[in-house]
Amino acid sequence: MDKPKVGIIMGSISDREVMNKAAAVLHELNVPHEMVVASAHRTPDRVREYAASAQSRGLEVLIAGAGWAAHLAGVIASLTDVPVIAVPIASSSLNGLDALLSSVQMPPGVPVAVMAIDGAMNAGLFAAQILALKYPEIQRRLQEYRKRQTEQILKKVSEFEQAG
Ligand code: RP5
Repeated sequence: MDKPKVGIIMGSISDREVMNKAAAVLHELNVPHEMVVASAHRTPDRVREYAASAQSRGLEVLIAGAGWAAHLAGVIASLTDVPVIAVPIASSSLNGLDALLSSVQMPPGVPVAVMAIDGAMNAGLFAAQILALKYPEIQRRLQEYRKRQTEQILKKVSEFEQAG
């Protein structure tokens, strides 16, 4: 595989089940990516090193997934010019509402794009869309992906309507 263009960072190994969905769709679209675990509050030096070196390592989009009072995406965004997509994870007793609000309520000046709670698949798609502005082959694969998606839905709808 080529050098990773998308970095997927998660606050804990326990976030992997959700964040694997970002990796899966990037894999399907043949977008080179990598996954790392780094916590803004438990391993801050690791987060700093990863974010600060992201651009020079060739990463063009970062996806940050974290639960509870999630500050991972914002911290990463403060350390790099690479666009950051946040995935709030439903790992707390508040079912991700805490992570959603912590991610989406970034104060003015350092933005992050925020997906739905546990919306890692869309994070992967959104990362690919950003890259598609620069790489025509990713744009083409995204268009094929959407076409397949529409065809699959129409097939299911048709089966449903015929059965009814
Ligand atoms: C957050 O705390 C992580 O992103 C994870 O969603 C949550 C729980 O982490 P663990 O206690 O399972 O490591 O920082």
